[in-house]
Amino acid sequence: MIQPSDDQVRQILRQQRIEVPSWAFGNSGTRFKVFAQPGVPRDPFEKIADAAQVHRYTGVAPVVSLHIPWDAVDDYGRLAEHAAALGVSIGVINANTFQDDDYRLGSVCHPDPAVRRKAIDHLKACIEVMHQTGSAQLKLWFADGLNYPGQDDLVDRQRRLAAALAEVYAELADDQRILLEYKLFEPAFYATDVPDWGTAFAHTVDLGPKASVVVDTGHHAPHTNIEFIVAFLVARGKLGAFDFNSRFYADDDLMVGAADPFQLFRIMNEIAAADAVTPDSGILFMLDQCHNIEPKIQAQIRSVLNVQEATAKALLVDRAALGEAQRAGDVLGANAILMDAYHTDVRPLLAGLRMDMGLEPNPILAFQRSGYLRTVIDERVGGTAAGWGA
Ligand code: PSV
Ligand code: MN
Repeated sequence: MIQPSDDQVRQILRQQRIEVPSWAFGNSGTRFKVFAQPGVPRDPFEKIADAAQVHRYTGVAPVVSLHIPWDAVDDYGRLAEHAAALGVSIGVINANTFQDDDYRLGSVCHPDPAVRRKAIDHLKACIEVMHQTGSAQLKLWFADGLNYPGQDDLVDRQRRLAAALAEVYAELADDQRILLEYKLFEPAFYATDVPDWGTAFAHTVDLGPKASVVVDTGHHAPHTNIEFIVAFLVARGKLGAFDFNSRFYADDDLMVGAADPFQLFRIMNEIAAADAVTPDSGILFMLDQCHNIEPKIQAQIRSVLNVQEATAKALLVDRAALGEAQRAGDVLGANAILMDAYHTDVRPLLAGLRMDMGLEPNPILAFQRSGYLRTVIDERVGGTAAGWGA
């Protein structure tokens, strides 16, 4: 890649798109407790209104992912219009085949063909939602797996998975895509049916060009080298999207860049090196997080800023010098070039970029000053706050 000038770095950052999840704005928690927060949205329309705030102050988050049926509405066209009126659009549709009693032993891998049929029909219904919202991507994460050795046949479950994926793939319109997400464990503890990038990669290769892999940063074993996975998938044209979040122990769903900003930089460094930051790369940069104890809209803004900061640092890596040092076998020199970029304080650059875009330099402060939270706390009286399963 050619080293971008400062102006080009700003241009690239301006074009970057970070997608926010509708579920980040509803109440969430752990299996021990869901703490309710005041002013939380009561329906998908209000979730989108909150999401639009994130874009309003960052200027780079104009797309909202939905989760079906959490975000089921009678009229998806109206929801898309509502989003457009607020300056955002509906992005990835996340299928949910994990919250019905029928799915106790899995969904598309379930031993009972009737349950598999129900799950596949839901995935097809999600494609219908995509037609109505204008979304181009269907994100598939399956909670399928086993808790006990011997519980079911591992290989047969792979066959069931492949058959279901193929049936759904066949339903895609020309401009629609499948994003297949993997997860090491949880809710299944012994074996997950799509546990890792290798499994997801193999299935998406079998499916064809309209299928690619989602890297959820929280879905790996501790110390996994995620940037290697990213680099590999990008090189093969099979990185479809990120679900960004961060983790200390399991699938913590904390704010991206909070636990390990250096890891986020290393990931974005692979993206920048592959010239894949802007939307024309076809890679989606999504957040998949829950804000259990912190204010939700501000936490989403913080997360967008964290991704932006890591991206800016990655764009500042002196690629020519790095290549030279690498070819010369200069171990310390090459490492120092990367670390120089990582240690750069890019906050002034990003504040300047925001001002160029007609935005406040400090999005968190600007949001706090806007009084939006106070207004929705006063307005959102009655009804049921949105949350997991609602
Ligand atoms: C599963 O843990 C996951 O990462 C999937 O993306 C789900 O759709 C999402 O979380 C729900 O929060
Ligand atoms: Mn995810």
